[in-house]
Amino acid sequence: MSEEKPPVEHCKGVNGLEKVVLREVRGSSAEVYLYGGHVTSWKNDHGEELLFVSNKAIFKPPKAIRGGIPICFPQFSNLGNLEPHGFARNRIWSIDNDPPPFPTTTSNRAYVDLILKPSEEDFKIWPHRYEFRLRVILGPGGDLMLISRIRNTNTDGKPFSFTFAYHTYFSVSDISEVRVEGLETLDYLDNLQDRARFTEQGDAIVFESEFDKVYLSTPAKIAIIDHEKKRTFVLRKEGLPDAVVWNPWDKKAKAMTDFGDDEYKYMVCVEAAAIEKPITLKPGEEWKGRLELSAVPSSYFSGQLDPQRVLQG
Ligand code: TA6
Repeated sequence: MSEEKPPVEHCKGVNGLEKVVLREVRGSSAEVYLYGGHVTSWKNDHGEELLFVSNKAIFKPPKAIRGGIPICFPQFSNLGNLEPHGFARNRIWSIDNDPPPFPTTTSNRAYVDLILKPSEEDFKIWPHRYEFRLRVILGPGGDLMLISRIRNTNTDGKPFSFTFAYHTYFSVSDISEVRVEGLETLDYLDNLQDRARFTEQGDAIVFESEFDKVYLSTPAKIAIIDHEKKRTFVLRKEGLPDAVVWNPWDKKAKAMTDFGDDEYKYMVCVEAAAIEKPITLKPGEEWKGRLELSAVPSSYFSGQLDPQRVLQG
């Protein structure tokens, strides 16, 4: 009988980077690196990997890990004066041994609390003091939850504003067989057309070429249906009104050194985000952004599971 592994294990990962492994008794697991506060693995109780991480991902600061769930803070995209998608994913986080109590005490055992505070270097490029607490929870049914709490701890009375995204890379069997439900008829900014604003048509999103859109004021639930695997990812979010959908397709894939030329076929990013309206915090104020991911068997293709029902469920 292999010895029972603990629900939370601190160990070394790729290149000796520190990571925390979360395990549930039924066999599901997750991994989060202290580098970037970066979830790099989420497996179901059959040991199947549900997140995409590039085979060419570089697990070495300062390059962000290509895949999993990069944390984009304090900015999303390259429009600000910081590194594209901010610097939180390029920093070493710490274990938070003394988190302030969560309003809802979690009965889950498989969770870890991480914290990021600005270094003096960071303060030079983004002159604000904050505490960014991230709780990663693996639920008893194998669901994965990320709860971010960002507090303004400025002592100079200054508010600050930021944009944010959980830049989640889902593993899919074949991008041409993937549909995203829940974003129909919404307005979006098209990153491939200078962020011009359009309105989505009434059908589910499908993928036939490079796709990079920021959907605005989106519902709390979005479904990503992998037809071939008969699997639906359900993404639930709180405090995150927008959603980014991205696939680089072939040309952009070739241009990324930490991404395989044909890997675009096996991933899709659907990112719970706050982009259109930056979040502003006065000193002492705290923002919370929650993401919950689950993977359900979808008999969608046989018409039994109406994805709309998944969204209402
Ligand atoms: O989320 C979509 C996006 O903003 C794309 O425009 C592309 O830049 C992608 O993120 C990856 O960005 P990264 O900085 O991680 O290479």
